Parts: sequence; C-alpha cells; structure tokens
Amino acid sequence: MTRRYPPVSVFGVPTDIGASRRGASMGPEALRVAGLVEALSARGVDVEDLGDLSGPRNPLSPPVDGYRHLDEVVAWNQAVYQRSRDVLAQGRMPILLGGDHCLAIGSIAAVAAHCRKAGKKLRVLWLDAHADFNTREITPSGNIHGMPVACLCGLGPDALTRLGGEAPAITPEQVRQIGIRSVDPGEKRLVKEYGLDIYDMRYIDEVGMRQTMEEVLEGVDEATHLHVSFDVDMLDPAIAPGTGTRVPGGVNYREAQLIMEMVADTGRLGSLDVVEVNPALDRRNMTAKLAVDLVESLFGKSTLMRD
Ligand code: 6HN
Ligand code: MN
Ligand code: MN
Ligand code: MN
Repeated sequence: MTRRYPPVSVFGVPTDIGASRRGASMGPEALRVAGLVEALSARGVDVEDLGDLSGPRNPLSPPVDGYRHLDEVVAWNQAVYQRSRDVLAQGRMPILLGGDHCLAIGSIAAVAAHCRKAGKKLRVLWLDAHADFNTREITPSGNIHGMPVACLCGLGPDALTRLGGEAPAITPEQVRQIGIRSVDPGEKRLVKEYGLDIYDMRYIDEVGMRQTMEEVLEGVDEATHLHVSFDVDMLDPAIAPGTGTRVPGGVNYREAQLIMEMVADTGRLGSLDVVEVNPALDRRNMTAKLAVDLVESLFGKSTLMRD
C-alpha cells in the first residue's frame, strides 16, 4: 500500500535577516530550481507553490541591545506565522523554503497554535549543527538565527516569544535536536538548564543513527504532529557546502537519508522548514539538490520497498 500524504503548500521566505552572512535570501529559488515542487508532485503529493512572502530588506546593521535586525526579524516572522496558520487551517501541510533559521519562530509558533486547537501533540525535530538556543545576553553574534529555539521556549523579546499570543509557544520537552556539534559557551549552560534533548554528533557516532532516531521518535502516535525544522548545516560541509555557518564533522548522506526515512515511516509528518541554503556559497546548486533529495525521502521515496 502506498502511503497517502496530505496536500502540501510550499512557500518561499527570501531573507537572510537573522544571519550576518548574506545569501540565504536566495534559498527559495535555489530549492525550486533543484526541482522541489516537481519532485513532490512526482511522488503523487498534491502540491501547490504559493510563491514568496515579502518583507523588509536587510539593512546590514550591527546588533542593538544584543539583537541584529530585531524589527525586521519580527516583520518577516509575522508574515510567516500568518501564512503558516492559513495553510494549516486549510488542512494542508506547510513547507517553508528559507531563508535563514530565524523564520522557524513564525512557522513553529503557528504549528503550536494549530496543534493546541486541534488537540494534537506537537513534537519538533530540530536538524542542525547548532542548538539555536542563544539569548541577547549570551549571543556571540547578535544573529537571531542563533536564537529561535530559545524564543519558542519563551526566552527572548516579547515580539518574538508572543508571536502566537501565548508564550511559551512550546516547551523544551517537545524538542529533539539532531546533528548538533557547535554550541556556544553560554548557550551550553542554558540548554542544560532547560533540559533540551540533544542528540549530538558524538552520540550519533557512538550509538548510530538508527538507535538515535528510535529514541527521537519514541512515543510518537496517531495524535502526534511532527514538525521537522531542517537547517542544511546539519549535513557535513563536504556534501552541503552551500550554507553560511558550516561546521565540520556533520551528518553524512546515508545517515541523513535514514533520518528522513524513519520520519516518513511514522506517517506523522505535519510541517517542514528547509532553511539556511545559501546559493552564494554553494557549488552547482548541490546543497539545494541534496535538500530536495532528502525531502523526497521524507515523503517516502526510499521506503518504497517497504510499502
Ligand atoms: N543557524 N551559535 C552561533 C550564533 O551566532 O548564535 C551560530 C548560529 C547559527 C544559526 O545556523 O541557524
Ligand atoms: Mn539553525
Ligand atoms: Mn545551524
Ligand atoms: Mn495537523
């Protein structure tokens, strides 16, 4: 039996407002050029492309009180929140094409509000080299793409933590982080204090990706909505050079496929972000192509033999 997927609405968010390196603003188009929409539709998914959201341009200013571009980050995230809520309200699955990772504040706040209303249990899989749990006090950069998980857990400026009205949007117990290998010193203390569930590269090396994912997905049932927030810098830079904050020693091709296949096997994928693709740093669009390949696996491509 072939698994059925809910209808999908893809939208682009062409900004690098949360980063200090430019270029993730070109990510949505790179993912389209790599064939994301066609690939989903070839899998039998009912998919529409809503085009790109718009928002303020990147003023390239220095951080103020610990935040770079806070007003602009808020404006972009309000647009993301609204679009994600609209898509979910139509019973469709939102796929956000970033853009940098600060945009997950808006997408996940919307998913959390949707799940509260629908009586669903939200679990967030945060695929990343970084924990993205900085605050204005401890950030080494002021870049808000290093803060989305903290904001979603209620640590941050009101305009971001209360995007969906209530704060916090989620609790740390709802989050599983996979592929982590770069956490700043103050951030390390904070993730421990908040008890974040982090499957770092050391853990993946020691127990393997299969056991890691079994633990990550433990307790997922029919009432669970899985949100995958996929920062392509989770991947090893050798296979995914097109991203702004590369860290050596990342997830390899086969491990990444297994993550996506095991999520697909649950049948509980409810929403997705694909972020931090930076074509200005890429080679022949290889990072966007790899991201599309992995999204196909999320929609069951490599598990056909088990259907
Ligand atoms: N990302 N931890 C560093 C910072 O500046 O806060 C890097 C953050 C990278 C964020 O890749 O989504
Ligand atoms: Mn990230
Ligand atoms: Mn990252
Ligand atoms: Mn849902």
